[in-house]
Amino acid sequence: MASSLSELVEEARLSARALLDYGEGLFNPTVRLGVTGLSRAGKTVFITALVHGLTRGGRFPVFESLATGRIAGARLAPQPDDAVPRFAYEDHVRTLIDERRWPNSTVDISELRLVIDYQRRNGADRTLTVDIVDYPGEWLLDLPLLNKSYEQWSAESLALARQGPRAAIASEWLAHLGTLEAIGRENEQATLIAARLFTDYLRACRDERFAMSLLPPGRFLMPGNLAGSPALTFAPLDVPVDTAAPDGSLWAMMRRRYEAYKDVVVRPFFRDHFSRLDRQIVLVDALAAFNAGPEALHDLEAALAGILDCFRIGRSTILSQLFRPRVDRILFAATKADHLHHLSHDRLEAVLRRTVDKAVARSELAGAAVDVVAIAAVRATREAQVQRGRDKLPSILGTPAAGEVANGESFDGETEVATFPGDLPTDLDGFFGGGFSGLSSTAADKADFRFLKFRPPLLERQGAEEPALPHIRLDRALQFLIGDRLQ
Ligand SMILES: Nc1nc2c(ncn2[C@@H]2O[C@H](COP(=O)(O)OP(=O)(O)OP(=O)(O)O)[C@@H](O)[C@H]2O)c(=O)[nH]1
Ligand SMILES: [Mg+2]
Repeated sequence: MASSLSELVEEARLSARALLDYGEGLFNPTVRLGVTGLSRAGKTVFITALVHGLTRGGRFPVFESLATGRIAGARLAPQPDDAVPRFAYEDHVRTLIDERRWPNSTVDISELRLVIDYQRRNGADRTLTVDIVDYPGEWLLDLPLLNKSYEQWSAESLALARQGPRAAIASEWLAHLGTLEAIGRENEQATLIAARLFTDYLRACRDERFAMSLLPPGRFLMPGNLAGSPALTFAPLDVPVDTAAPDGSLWAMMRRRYEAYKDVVVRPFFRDHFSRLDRQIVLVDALAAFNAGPEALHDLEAALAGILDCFRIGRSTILSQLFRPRVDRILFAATKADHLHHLSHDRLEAVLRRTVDKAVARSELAGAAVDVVAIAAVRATREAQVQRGRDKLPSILGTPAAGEVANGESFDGETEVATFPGDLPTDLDGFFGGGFSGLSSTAADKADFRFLKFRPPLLERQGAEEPALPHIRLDRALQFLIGDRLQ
């Protein structure tokens, strides 16, 4: 009873919010674009490059409305939500262009409003408002928790932790788990230790060597102002899925806190942000998974399937659907394609497409248009042919970041080098079947892929005007995401 009442209240809140957005949308056509991606996927760089390209007029031949001159201009405007931090666009541009550094890691939600003045195909002048919302992808992977009981989540987390390379990383936490008695009395100290060991395990999974993607609850890794609160102090227990927790037990305490996490963290995010999005781009750093190995690739697959499940959750609230169109376009973008020669871009796209297709088939996601693209929001490399013996190798030229190491050579961050990144395979079955090795199981010089981190490109300023940022297929992404709203 209590839960159905709270669900009703939640529904009422959702629809009130949707009605408000709907009213505003009538006078002021607006697209709310969610930019999602797991940590380090390239969200901040993507938003910066997209806004820079639109406000400055970038080279976007495939973005039809701009290429044909129907966009008169785009400008930043004050954002609609007073409680959400503004995306630090100007700082990020400065860092990228003047300092040739990538922006720092973001840990919170932020927002930016862009207003595009354009001419419709029929000649009428119009304005489209694009609200861009940047948030950590870990938050998105929390949404499936809304449909899971503590016991289900525990069972899934434990099954995952006992597989593949995760088992070794999880050993300390699992050993501690073995000492806990779920139906024994609740115990704060034991819970604190379990939560700490469980968090250590999640953090280790994210390390470059393993590059795992599926790590809920997201706030355990990015606690922000909730650090140390009971809502973040729990961990899975080895308990049956279909039995109730005895009163006063450790199990009941963990369960209560898990439910608090959903109330305090997940539901507000769903209500205030996720349920209001119209379009989504999900950025995926597939190259980090290739670096780490086949397990990371499978983990990425599972995470993408989880993300697609979230869109189903997004559509299942009845009242909010009455007022608001659901997310109707989702673009999955493999980022940092500039690490590969263009001959391999299609293959990168094919790897992502296969992963996504499988997830789409499973999630019965009817109605939303889904596409896949390989992009580089800011292209840090150029291409060249390098003569090696009798062969000419398709190579890329770039400045590896200070401290990057390849073939025993350490780079100083100033020198441009030509590297041969290697080809991605055409045999996808073999690739997904585990036919390559990565950092999780072998030394760096034996791994099949080793994508270096490059500095942003060196760009000349022409007078006061900022230089355009080079990119790969950013225009194709834009065309898919908002092209139809500029007809
Ligand atoms: N070469 C290249 N590197 C990129 C590109 N986009 C992102 N990167 C690299 O990926 C890193 C992460 O990019 P961000 O945009 O900060 O990623 P994010 O998703 O915002 O990361 P968090 O804020 O930590 O969640 C950067 O520091 C760059 O090293 C790109 O287009 N080309
Ligand atoms: Mg960021």
